[in-house]
Order: sequence, then structure tokens, then C-alpha cells
Amino acid sequence: MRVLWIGFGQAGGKIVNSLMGMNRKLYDAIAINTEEADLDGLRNIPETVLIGRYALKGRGVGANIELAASIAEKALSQMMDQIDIRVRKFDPEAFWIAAGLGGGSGAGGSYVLANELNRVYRGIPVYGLGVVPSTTGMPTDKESLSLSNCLKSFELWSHYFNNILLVDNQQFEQNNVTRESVEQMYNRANEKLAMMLTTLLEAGEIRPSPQEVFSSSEIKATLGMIGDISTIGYCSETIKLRSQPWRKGIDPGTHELESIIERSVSESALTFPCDVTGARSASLVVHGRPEHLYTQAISRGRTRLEQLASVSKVRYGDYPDRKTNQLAAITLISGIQDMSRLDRMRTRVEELAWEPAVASEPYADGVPEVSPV
Ligand SMILES: Nc1nc2c(ncn2[C@@H]2O[C@H](COP(=O)(O)OP(=O)(O)OP(=O)(O)O)[C@@H](O)[C@H]2O)c(=O)[nH]1
Ligand SMILES: [Mg+2]
Repeated sequence: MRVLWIGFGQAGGKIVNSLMGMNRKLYDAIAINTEEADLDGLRNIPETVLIGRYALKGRGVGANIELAASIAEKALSQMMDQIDIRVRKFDPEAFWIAAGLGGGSGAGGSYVLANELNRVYRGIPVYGLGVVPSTTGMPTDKESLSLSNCLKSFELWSHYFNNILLVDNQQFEQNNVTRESVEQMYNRANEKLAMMLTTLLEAGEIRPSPQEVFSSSEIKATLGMIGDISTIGYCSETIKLRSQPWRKGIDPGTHELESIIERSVSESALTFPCDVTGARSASLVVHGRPEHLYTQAISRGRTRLEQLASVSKVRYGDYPDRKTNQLAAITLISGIQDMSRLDRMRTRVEELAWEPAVASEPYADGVPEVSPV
């Protein structure tokens, strides 16, 4: 599917930069920010737009969603002019705006832009990719701001996008890797996410066409037009190559493939953790060497996904690839119902709102008696 990616804010820009690094033929991209420095270094993105230059002098909105939305409102024609040039050249089948929900520029600017894109380009869906912040190791004031921004912007976004793909940074944290910096963790998350999405979006484009083609219309049908929330699951195994017998890997049979498909929707494999039961729709792509795409295993795997997500039919596409050393299942689940991760976040914000009050009350056990001198 030809996607015009729009990276809004720092997280959005970096994610879109990673996506462009995966497939420059299938994608086009633009990065938008209120902070000039964050637009530098996005080497794969052909166009960048600095908004609010006069009000902010290129120094950003500092996590203020309302300010970001009002700056974006005023900069609509500046952004739309650049987008229009790219639409004419590239003829996208979808817009997809990526941004961190916990910040300011991307969280507040994206939904304003989505609204305008929907108004101007009626036939082209506008999808969102929202990054849910991880707050491990954050001081509590920053944690509180990040979480409440996320809840606030998610609520705003849900009125303006045809679908919102949620990506939770917490899912990419590795408990066993202690020496990884936050920056390194973000980069790893961006690369993995870009790989997952690109496998899904380019499966229908490979030539010669595979047995079962996963077309753009099927992706669009899975995502829908009514603001559903989606998550992507990914599970892969390295396969043992005859040419490299010393390397570790599996010799996959039908049972292994079935298990890979099933594990792709386990909570830890999803970009946004949830119970997938009660979803509205789902699609599966199996990526691997042609000889490993066992029809029977795929059919049983699909049936299993239909049971797990309680959807009537899982759409499917093959992604045969003679060069890969992996066998992987990528599952897109849309219209998810379980938002308990966000409910926990709400509880945490309430908890944090109480903490400073308790801390600033020095006489929690009552005012001590002070005898007059
Ligand atoms: N996955 C991922 N998440 C990121 C990355 N950079 C930042 N984030 C997350 O996104 C949230 C929002 O941060 P930014 O994208 O920096 O915010 P912004 O949109 O630039 O907004 P302001 O800087 O506040 O104007 C952060 O709290 C992080 O949780 C990244 O490269 N990858
Ligand atoms: Mg920023």
C-alpha cells in the first residue's frame, strides 16, 4: 500500500525516518515539528516543515498540547501546501500520521492536521500511529505530565482518525538489558516497528504475485473508517539454513508455523498490549521462504486467530521471500476493545495527583502542640 507518512514531533519524525529506510518505493514522507533541531538528521525524509517559527523561534512547545494545536491550526496552509505537492507526485492510498502521544507538538498538532486532511482529500483515509509513553525511571512530575498528555491526546485523536494504531514503548523495554540507554531503546523500537509495518504493507506489492495476495483494499478493510483502535503482533523464528549448519535455528514444519501464528497475538508480542478478544477485524501475513509457507498450517493458524480474536474471518496474504532466514507471522488486529492499559494509566495519574499534596503536608498526623515560650 502506498502510504504518505507524516512524522509529527520528535518521536513521529524518527519513526517515519525508520519507515522510509525500509522501502523508499512504497512510501513517501514529510516531517513536521515546532522544534528546529529535531528536524535535522532525518536523512530519509525528503521534506521537513518547521511550524510556529515566529511564535516559538524554532524552540518547540514544551509538551503543551493546547499550544501545539493552536500553532498547527495557524500553520495549516503551510503544512497542506507541502503535502499537496507530494500527493500530486506520489498519489498515496493512505495518509498515516505518526506521533508520540505523551509529548506536545505531535500529540496536539496531529489531530488538527488529520481533520484538515480528511476535509480536503475525501477519498484517502487518514490513519494515526500513536506512541504510548513508557515512564520507567522518570521523575514523578515528568511521569504525570507524560501520562496525562497521553490520555488527553488519545481522547482528542479518537475523533479525527479513521484508525489509530497504538504502539506502547513499554512493550519494547527489555528487562535483561540494563545498559541500554533510553535513546537506544527508542531506536530499537522504531526499527522493529518499521520492519513489522513494512512487512505488512509491502506483502501485496511483491512481484511475481504470491498465491494469496494481501492487497491495499484488504488492509483498508481491516483498518476500517470509524476510528477503530488497532495493534500489530509479530512473532518470528530463525530457520536453520543448509548452507550454514553451524548457526542456531529451527527446521520448521507445519506445527512450528501454526505455533508462530498463534504466538503473534500473545500480549507480549503486540505493539499495544491487550486481550484481543472481541476485536472487529484481523489480518495475517506470513513471511518466509516459499517452501515454509505451508497451506494447511496457515489455514489452521487462521482458524485459531479467528477463535482468539472472535472475528468471523481473518484476511490473509503470503509474503514469500527466498532470501530471508526467518519464518514470521505479522497480525493486524483492529477494533480492539480492551483498553485496560489506559485505565491503569488513569489510575496512576490520579495517584500522582495526590502524592505532592501528602508530601507538602508536614503535619499529616495532626499539628504538634507547641508550648508558648
Ligand atoms: N518509540 C519512540 N518513542 C519516542 C521517541 N522519541 C520520543 N518518544 C516518546 O514520545 C513521547 C513524546 O515525545 P516527543 O515526540 O519528543 O514530543 P514532541 O511531539 O516532539 O513534543 P514536544 O517536544 O513536547 O513539543 C516521549 O515521551 C516518548 O515516550 C522515539 O524515537 N521512538
Ligand atoms: Mg519535541
